[in-house]
Amino acid sequence: MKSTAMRGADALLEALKVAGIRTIFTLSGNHVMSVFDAAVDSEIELIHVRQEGAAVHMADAWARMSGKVGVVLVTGGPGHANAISALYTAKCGEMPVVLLSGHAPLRELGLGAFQEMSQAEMAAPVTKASWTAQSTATLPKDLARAFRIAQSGRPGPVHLSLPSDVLEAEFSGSRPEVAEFAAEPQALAPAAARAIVRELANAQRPLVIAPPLLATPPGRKLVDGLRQALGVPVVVMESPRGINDPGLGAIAEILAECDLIVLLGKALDFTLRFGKAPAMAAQCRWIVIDTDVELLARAARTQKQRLSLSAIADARSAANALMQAAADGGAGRHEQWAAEVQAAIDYRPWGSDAAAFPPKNGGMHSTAMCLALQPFLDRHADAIFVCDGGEVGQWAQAVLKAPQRVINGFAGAIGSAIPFAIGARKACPGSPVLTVLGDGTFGFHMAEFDTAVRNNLPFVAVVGNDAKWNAEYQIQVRDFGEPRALGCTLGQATRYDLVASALGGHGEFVVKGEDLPGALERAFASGKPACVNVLIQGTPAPIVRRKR
Ligand SMILES: Cc1ncc(C[n+]2csc(CCOP(=O)(O)OP(=O)(O)O)c2C)c(N)n1
Ligand SMILES: [Mg+2]
Repeated sequence: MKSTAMRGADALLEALKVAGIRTIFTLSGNHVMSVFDAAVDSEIELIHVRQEGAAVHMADAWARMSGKVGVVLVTGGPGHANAISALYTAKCGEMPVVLLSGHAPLRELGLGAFQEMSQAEMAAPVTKASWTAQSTATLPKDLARAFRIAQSGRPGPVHLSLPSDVLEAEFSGSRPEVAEFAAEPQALAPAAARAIVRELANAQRPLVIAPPLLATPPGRKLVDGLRQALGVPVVVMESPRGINDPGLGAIAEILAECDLIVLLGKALDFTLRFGKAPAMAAQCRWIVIDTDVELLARAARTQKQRLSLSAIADARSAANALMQAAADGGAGRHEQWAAEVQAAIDYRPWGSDAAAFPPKNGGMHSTAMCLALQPFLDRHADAIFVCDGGEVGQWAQAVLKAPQRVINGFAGAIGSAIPFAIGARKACPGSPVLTVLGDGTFGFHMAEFDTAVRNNLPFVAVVGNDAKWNAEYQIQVRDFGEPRALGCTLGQATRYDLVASALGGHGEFVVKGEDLPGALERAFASGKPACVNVLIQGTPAPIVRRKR
């Protein structure tokens, strides 16, 4: 039976449409069924997943690839709690995600309501803002505010709890304008931009470090423009391995030599060894641009007189202001230094000959496995490479060159790869999506093969199957010795490929390396969500250094 009055739930979807949203990643539940009902009469599509955390990861990857805000709708209490951990990945990845969680009705709070929980408090540490809607009349305004906060400054997730009585009551409030949803830029003052351009020009070995939000497709374009305009190297950091990110080759050697580092919205934290020697030159000076005044204060405290300038601005606005200032004159040329930096980033000790990495103990070497995937990425200029953590993930990030990359980022949380692949495919329906993940990681969200099948969102997941949680096994061997390695083994040659086919996807099991290229082709040609399950040796992740 269709309700005639406009409810809070209808007003919410109407507001989402004003914000340009046509897709919501969701898992149903009592508290949000009015929103499902409202969706029947809207043009908004619901992608119904199998676990709430997966919905957050999908929205996160969708946001990375679409440039819009990813929207998630889950139920209250345990549904909300399931979504929480995945918000941390979006927060560290600096992605605008709005989590809408159903909530016990306001009129029952404090009376022992079904699934009553302190939801806003739970989400607070992993979001930029987190609150509970208090009235139907202001619901669309709450949503606009959530969108604005998610996109402004350093973007990130925002949580809004939706009490069921607020959703179900009749709406008669005001409707926000499109502009109210948009980001509020924080510009870099022209004088500061000029001063930074001058300092860069005067430095011998300067480097600009950009944050994860600039690892998106438009972000990479901005970074390229900035590199050109400033005539200095600009590097995007997004890996929890920080200066040891194998995807950045021998960058650690460069960082140790810089005399000026400009942090363009990149936090000075563990990824940069807190800015300390010997990872950084003892005399290296810093310029810090950030929207977070606490980060500016922290840099001033830790770097003291080595902090030569700090400014409040968001990374995108600051990049544009720096390009403008450089165009007005004063940018230096650091061609030789830029070439040195690029050579370090491109450096890989292993070359491209897979024969140098023969199989052992019945499994491929991770390098050989990844080298066999590269030709596919080379043939597809629009391919998206998605990668998760673990040792095999580090190999894939080090070896594979892809037009677009989505990784789990500074959060260092494993498990996002499969939902990331689905979210990326939803945002880019024509692009082939290749994901590489470990056998341990595969277990977190393998049920999402079902979501991908139901929604016709094909991708290929290559599972490096070493029958281990190898990253942790390697720590045990290194720190405690092999005889004390405990509890980090997984089933031998487990058939993860059969999981994919059981759920309606396509499965390939690769025991011999020479069978991998054919299996990969068949997996993509199937047009289905596919798992290529490859037996590998379980090699420690690479740390790239050149012999000097
Ligand atoms: C959510 C979460 N849980 C646990 C960890 C710790 N962790 C990091 S890598 C890893 C092992 C991953 O195993 P697998 O996916 O098989 O990759 P492998 O290291 O074996 O190549 C674990 C347990 C983490 N980073 N994130
Ligand atoms: Mg493993």
